[in-house]
Parts: sequence; structure tokens; C-alpha cells
Amino acid sequence: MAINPHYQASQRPSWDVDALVAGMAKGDKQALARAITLVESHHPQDKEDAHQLLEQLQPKGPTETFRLGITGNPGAGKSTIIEALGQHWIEAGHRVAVLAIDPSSYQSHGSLLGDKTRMEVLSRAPEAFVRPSPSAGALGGLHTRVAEVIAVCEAAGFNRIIVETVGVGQNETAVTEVVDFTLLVALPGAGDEVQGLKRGVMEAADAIYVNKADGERLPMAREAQRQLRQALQLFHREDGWIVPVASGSALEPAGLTELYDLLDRGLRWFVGSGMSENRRQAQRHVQFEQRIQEGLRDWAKGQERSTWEGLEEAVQKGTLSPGAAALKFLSDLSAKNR
Ligand SMILES: Nc1nc2c(ncn2[C@@H]2O[C@H](COP(=O)(O)OP(=O)(O)OP(=O)(O)O)[C@@H](O)[C@H]2O)c(=O)[nH]1
Ligand SMILES: [Mg+2]
Repeated sequence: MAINPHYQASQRPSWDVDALVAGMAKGDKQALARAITLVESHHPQDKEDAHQLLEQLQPKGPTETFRLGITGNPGAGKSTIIEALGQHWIEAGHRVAVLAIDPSSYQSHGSLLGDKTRMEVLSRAPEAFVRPSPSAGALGGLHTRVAEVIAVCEAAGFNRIIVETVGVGQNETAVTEVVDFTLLVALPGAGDEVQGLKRGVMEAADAIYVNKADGERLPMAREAQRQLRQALQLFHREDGWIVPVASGSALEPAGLTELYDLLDRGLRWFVGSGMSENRRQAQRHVQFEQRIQEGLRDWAKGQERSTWEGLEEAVQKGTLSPGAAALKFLSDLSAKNR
């Protein structure tokens, strides 16, 4: 076939995937940051490059990594804890990547910077990589590519991955879909701490840390710890893991030792019992189905774009029900592809 003489390359430059992979192999954090940008991109033209990149980075066998999710109310002390925990892990010989998913980033860009500065020491450590990521929207929900971003970080040699999510909207439980273990950071309150936490968050947590157990909040923190332990007895866990509730102050290094021990214990138990691998298998399955759904939707829309848009408008105006519109679209599509 002759080459079309009128062909013009798209204006959007394509990515040099080989250079990104080579850069990452050398430990170049800028290459890693660019690789993440590519994987997070929703631009249709980046899809193929992102796919190539993930293919090249796909591990040849099982990877020995630990993915920790940290959730909790705004200001609970998640970033302060990560700043200390990250350094603790680095001292133990690990390489730590932190993905801070920020639901407010859509409303105010300043908050991203806030998160970064709060992990100042960690951000500068050669063995760490701190990356603020936007969430799917202001109401929360993880960015749809977090699992891939984790994979990219692991391919770059980071074996401890921490995902920080603010416990609002769907974030708090969505994070469990991409991590091995979820830590909930709770705050001592005025007697209503247990009611203040939604059932879903409590059920999703594999460990709870009542933070800010210092100064005049110390008695309240002990009380919150007691109440949480009691409340947790109401939930039945099939895996037999007893959710530990620790308490301390992230501002005092000694106050975090209990948390470090608890995470080590959790890691050993989850890996040793095969729970981690079970979770990862289930997560990969969900991700596979999600990608199929996305792919089918994009393909279908591409096939019948004007029909799609017409029906979309009718649904928005309320002249057609969503169900009827979807049915009409699908029957048109199947007639076309028969
Ligand atoms: N007194 C006290 N203050 C703390 C403790 N941990 C964190 N803080 C302070 O609480 C504030 C919020 O801490 P962050 O670590 O940014 O909290 P966060 O949960 O990451 O907050 P968002 O990311 O905004 O949701 C900061 O001013 C911290 O210095 C603690 O154990 N005791
Ligand atoms: Mg934070």
C-alpha cells in the first residue's frame, strides 16, 4: 500500500516509551514521574503508549512489595504519619513511594502543594518518591489508574507503596481495591468518635490508629481506642484477622513505634496466610472487568458517535429514560455490527 502523501502526523508528540523505561531502570525520578503522567492520561492518543509502557514494565514473576492504604478524615495526621513511617522504612532498607490522592485538588490547586510540603523530608530522600495525584472528582473516588500507577512505581524499584486518601466520598473504601492493607487514622473526639466513623470505613480497615494522643487529648484518645475496640467486635471477619487499634502521637517518634510494629505484624500475617495474594487476585479480576467495560464503551461510542450524542441529549433533557436510550443505542449498534 502506498503511503498517503497528505498524511500529517498528529500535533501531539508521542511518548518515547523506551527512553522512559531506560530512565526508570537507572533510577531517574523524572522518568518515573513522566511515566506516571502517561499512565494517568485520559487522552485517547496516549492510550497505546501507556499500554506499551505497562507491557514493558510488567513483572516477570511475583513481586515482593507491600501496598499500604492510609485513610482518615481531613487533618487526622495521615501525611505526618507517612513522613515518619516512610523514613522508618527507608532506614530498614526499603524504597518508599507515596501516592497522595487529593479530592480537593479539583477545587483548589494549592492543596497539592500543601501535601507535598508536609512530607518535606521524605520528598527529598533519594529512596523515596512522593506523588500527589488528583482523584476522579471533587466528591472522591480514586483516580481510575491508581492500580497502574502502583505497578509503575513497583517497576521502578519501590517495594513499599503508600496510598494516602482523605476519607470522604468513596475514597475511603475505594482505596481497599488497590492495596494489600488499609490503615484508618482516627481522631479522638468528644465521646462520639465511634458514631463519627461510618460503618463502611470501619469495615474496610485492617488496622486503626487513634492519632493526636497528646496533651489534653490523651484521655480522649484512650477512650476512643477503647470504644473502637468494642465497636469492632460487632463485625465478623471471614479471614480471622483481629483488627488492632493502636493509639499515639505522630509528633512524638516513640508514639509511632506501636504503629510500626502493628504494620509489620499485619504484613507478616497477610503475606503468610496468603490473604495478600487473594486480595491481589480479586483486585486484578476487578481491574480486568473495569478495563473491558471502559474499552467496550469507548469502542461503542466511536462506532455510533452521533447516535450516542443524540440519545445522551434526550436523556439529559428527560425526554427519554436512561434505560430506553441505552437499549435503543445497543440495538442500533448490534444491527450495524450484524
Ligand atoms: N497535636 C498533634 N498534631 C498532629 C499530630 N499529627 C498531625 N498533627 C497536626 O495536624 C495537622 C494535620 O496533619 P496532616 O498530617 O497534614 O493531616 P492529613 O490527615 O494528612 O490531612 P489532609 O491530607 O489534609 O487530609 C498538622 O498541623 C499536623 O502537624 C499529632 O499526633 N498530634
Ligand atoms: Mg495529607
